[in-house]
Amino acid sequence: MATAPQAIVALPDISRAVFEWVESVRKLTQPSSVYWCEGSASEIRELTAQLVRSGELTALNAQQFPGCLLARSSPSDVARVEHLTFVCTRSKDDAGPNNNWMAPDEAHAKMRALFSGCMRGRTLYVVPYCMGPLDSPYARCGVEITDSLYVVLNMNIMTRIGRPALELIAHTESFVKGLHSIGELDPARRFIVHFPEELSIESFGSGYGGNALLGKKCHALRIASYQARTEGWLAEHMLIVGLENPRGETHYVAAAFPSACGKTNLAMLIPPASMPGWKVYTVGDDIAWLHPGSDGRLWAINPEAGYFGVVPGTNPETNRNAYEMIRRDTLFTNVALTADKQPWWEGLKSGTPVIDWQGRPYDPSRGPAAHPNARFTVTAKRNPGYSAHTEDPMGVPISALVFGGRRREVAPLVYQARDWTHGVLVGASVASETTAAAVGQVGVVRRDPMAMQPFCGYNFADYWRHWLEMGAKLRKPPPIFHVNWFRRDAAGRFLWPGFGDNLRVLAWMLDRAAGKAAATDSPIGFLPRAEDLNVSGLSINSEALHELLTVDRTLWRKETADMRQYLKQYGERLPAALLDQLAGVESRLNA
Ligand code: SAT
Ligand code: MN
Repeated sequence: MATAPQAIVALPDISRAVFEWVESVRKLTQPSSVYWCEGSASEIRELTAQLVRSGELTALNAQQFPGCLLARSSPSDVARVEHLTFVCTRSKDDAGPNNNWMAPDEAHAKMRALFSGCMRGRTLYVVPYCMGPLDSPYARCGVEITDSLYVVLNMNIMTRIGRPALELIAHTESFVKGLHSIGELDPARRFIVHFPEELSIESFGSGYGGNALLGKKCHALRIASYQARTEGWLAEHMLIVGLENPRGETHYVAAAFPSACGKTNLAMLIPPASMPGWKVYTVGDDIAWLHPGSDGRLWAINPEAGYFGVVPGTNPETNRNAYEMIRRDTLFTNVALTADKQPWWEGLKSGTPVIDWQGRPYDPSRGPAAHPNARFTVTAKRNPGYSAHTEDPMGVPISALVFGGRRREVAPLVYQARDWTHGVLVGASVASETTAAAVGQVGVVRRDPMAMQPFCGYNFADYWRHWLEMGAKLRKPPPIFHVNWFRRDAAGRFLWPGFGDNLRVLAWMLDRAAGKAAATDSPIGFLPRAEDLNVSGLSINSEALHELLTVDRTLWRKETADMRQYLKQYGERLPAALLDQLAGVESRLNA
């Protein structure tokens, strides 16, 4: 029986609102052509081939790394630029001391001048995208306009792009507007500005990840955190991991760590051989959107569809699954090359670099072969530990929340907050050594509350109040923990092996959540005793373990004084409950 031919609506005709916005941007930026991304596999193949032909992408060794490509960024465009990132709310106080602020009118004028005519001779790509599973009530859409094909290819891996997203936008009549141009890649003409009240983002002058893939930090954290406050949910810089114990029960943990502190590795953890029967499933490696469920628990979806992970350090010992994952269909940025065009990076433990990340003959006197913030972009589905529940529209229930930082001292291996309210203080107290993920000095300790310092789209004081209110709404709030995998001894050696062995700490947390594990009550929270952790098969001496699980009162008195000083800048807006919690810790430390 013959069927009627299906009428396919042309992309620009799907949503009037998107079309009108694209038209206004076209008039402003004056591209030579406009291309709407459909999102099909054949389209992506064609766009990729274009970039290989133009030399912007290099195809890697097809035997060893099939489907893999290398992109080299401009050498002055290799990381996020927090000093050039702005939140432009009408009231400066709404952005808070945690953000750079510019008045919206001033920001619009500044960006208009930059974008004016900036796409002459270039193609304007329209990339409709969806953050979260297309059929999830929690998914949110956006449209990124960009003149970078590299950005289009990354967005295709990191989000769900194309026609289905545009159809969803037409249906819900709401989307985040993200306007991006690489401009001249001039650091002096580079700004990443957010208008949370207008649900829009404008980014100029950078092609790098967090500055340019607008669905990621700009939308899924800065804009989404702002929306989440008014709508009663949380947008967090958290991985989501499923842990199946030897009894076959799976629990999900969401954990916040600053950039380049091991979120991807924790999300893809390989259980140590001495913990047979455990299985680990990844739901997300960077961002979690958390909603209170009708059952009183907290539920999480991963708004992303891929990983934009740090390459250096990845090898079969540190993260076998990541190592396997990035051997196929992966877009590498700023890695080095071997003589036979295999990607190479510091910590790989095999192969020899001959071309560095800038495309020059490798010369060790000029620094590392791969950039320390070299990245892989790969679909989450290539992860051997990909959780089948990643696509569940309602997400997964969270049994424990974890905060952590990278600190050589002070913070013990793990401790548990006394309750949700104390947990909010614990999250707010996160401090971490800076990494190569952002431009600036590396290795200096800074406050990074909830690992959201670079990503919270509004005043932290209001954000902590929102966290406190969320806890009050949850009938079964998950327990909150703090971890530090990065403690060092006096000689600078790591005290804890990390990686797969972190499962020992996670297992204790899940037992705590189930009311099954013991702990000691310390001034800062509940700590496991050495005998409460499963250390069978682990070579760690008892002094190291003791040091990892000890609270040094002198250091902690300094820490709480520093925290009090930090919180002061939030003034009247700071929730009193946080100061009460801090006073509680201080008095227990002095008891
Ligand atoms: O550059 S990204 O923001 O995408 C990665 C990171 O810094 O976490
Ligand atoms: Mn991140």
